[in-house]
Amino acid sequence: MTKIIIAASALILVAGCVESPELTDADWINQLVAGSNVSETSNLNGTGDAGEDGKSGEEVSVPEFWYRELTSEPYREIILENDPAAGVCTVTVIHTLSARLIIDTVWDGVFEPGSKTISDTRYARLIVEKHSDEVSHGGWRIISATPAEHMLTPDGQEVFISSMSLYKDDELIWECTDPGSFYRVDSELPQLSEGDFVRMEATINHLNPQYDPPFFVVAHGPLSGHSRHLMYDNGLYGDETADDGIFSYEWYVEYTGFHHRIAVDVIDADTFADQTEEDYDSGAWGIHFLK
Ligand SMILES: [Ca+2]
Ligand SMILES: [Ca+2]
Ligand SMILES: [Ca+2]
Repeated sequence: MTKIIIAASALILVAGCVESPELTDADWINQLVAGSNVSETSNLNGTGDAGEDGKSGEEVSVPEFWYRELTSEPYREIILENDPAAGVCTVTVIHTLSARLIIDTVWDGVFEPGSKTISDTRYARLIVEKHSDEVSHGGWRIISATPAEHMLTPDGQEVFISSMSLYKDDELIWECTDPGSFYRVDSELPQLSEGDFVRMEATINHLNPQYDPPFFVVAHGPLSGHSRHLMYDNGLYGDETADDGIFSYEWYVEYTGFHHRIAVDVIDADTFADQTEEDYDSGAWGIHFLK
């Protein structure tokens, strides 16, 4: 009888090992971060506003058609910045992507695009903590996160987001002036629900403006109609003051079932000035939102 009990116990142990092998804290954190929406570094795919043909006085206009197309998306690199034995760990997520900008700058009603190579690296940081009441992921939980910052992989980026803010019914609900800032995931991320009346604002820094307008600003996320819209600094459609450097987009939130993040994206006018030169230049910030 004793022998049978021992054998049964051994079997249970073996079965236990197969289902949940001994994972280290580092393994659990990797699994938690890799599977979480909070650590995503949103793609800026999607079609949307083509914009308008050039207005008088403008040297560059929005292309007749444009969109980004992912060509290669390797796994995110997840770097633990300290020994998780402390029960708290800061994590850097690095996501390097290859894509193409499909762009047609000739306003003739005919789709004959060129293509520009995109090499993009997205950075985000998270703080994770181990909690005795957390049942999944070895007790690890994501406590706070920075926005993801999108940068060109080679040098040469000239356009940068310098601030991003969100207002609900004219009341500020979230703002960022430094993409290294951490936001608690339970209480400090923006909350966007279907039907909310929201305004997003952004300011931009251009190191070397060459054209008028010097850049274009684009909102991405749970917008109205489609997931990509131009933002304007023209004093219209929710933009409070024309030409004050604050670009705005105001809308009733839609499609939160599909989107997890909201982003601002700036594209240098040199990128939109032609469809032949390899001069793609853009920067973006994106943040996970609560629903
Ligand atoms: Ca065309
Ligand atoms: Ca403005
Ligand atoms: Ca440029």
